[in-house]
Amino acid sequence: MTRKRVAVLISGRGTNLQALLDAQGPFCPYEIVVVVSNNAGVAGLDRAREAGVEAVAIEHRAFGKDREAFERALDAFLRDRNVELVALAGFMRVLTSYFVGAWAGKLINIHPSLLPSFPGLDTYARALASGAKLAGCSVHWVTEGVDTGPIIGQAAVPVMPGDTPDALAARTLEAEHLLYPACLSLVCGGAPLSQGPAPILVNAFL
Ligand code: 4DW
Ligand code: GAR
Repeated sequence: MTRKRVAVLISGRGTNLQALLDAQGPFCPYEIVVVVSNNAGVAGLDRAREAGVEAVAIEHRAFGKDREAFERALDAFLRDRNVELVALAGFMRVLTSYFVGAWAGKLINIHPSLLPSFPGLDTYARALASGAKLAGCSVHWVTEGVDTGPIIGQAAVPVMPGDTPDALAARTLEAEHLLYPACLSLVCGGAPLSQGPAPILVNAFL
């Protein structure tokens, strides 16, 4: 099996990166070939090195306010490594149309809510305040908008009586760690997930 060459972009602790690394095995249709962080010295880079994967910091701060210059450097690096698909995992820089266009159809993200509910930050407190009894996470294609691209898969978690944002975050994170490898595998395996924009529910708990 030829495995898709995947880059994971992170900004911090990298627990989703860890889940993607841990899911690699003989039947896994992806290979994480490099991990890039926009912040140096974060735990996620150590996780990559621990797994024997190249880990690099390309710091956005080095490029001042010029987002596109940062993205050009990132793009050139990924192309040099022959990357075929980019997975954002807690990557906290908004990507401009330059990068999103260059990687259209090859760029995915995980978000800690059941999109289209609660895009942006503070998703757990907002989910609790809404009174919803179901929360969860989504893996989606990245488009120019923030948290708006077509949904690849979602996993639901219950809201419990007396929940706090931290408790809901911890429950959601466990679901993320199941959902992201499932969705990345489906996308890298080809049909049917990569063939259209229709939302497809991945039941990560089966
Ligand atoms: C996301 C959205 C906004 C910010 C950070 C993360 C979610 C995922 C994502 C990352 N990059 C993206 C997406 C996306 O869905 N769509 C696109 N690019 N096009 C955010 O507002 N970040 C700010 C900085 C935060 C920081 O450095 O701490 C920012 O100014 O970029
Ligand atoms: C995860 O909960 C992920 O869904 C969230 O950041 C966390 C990263 O944790 N992403 C977003 O909020 C994107 N809008 P990790 O570094 O431990 O994977």
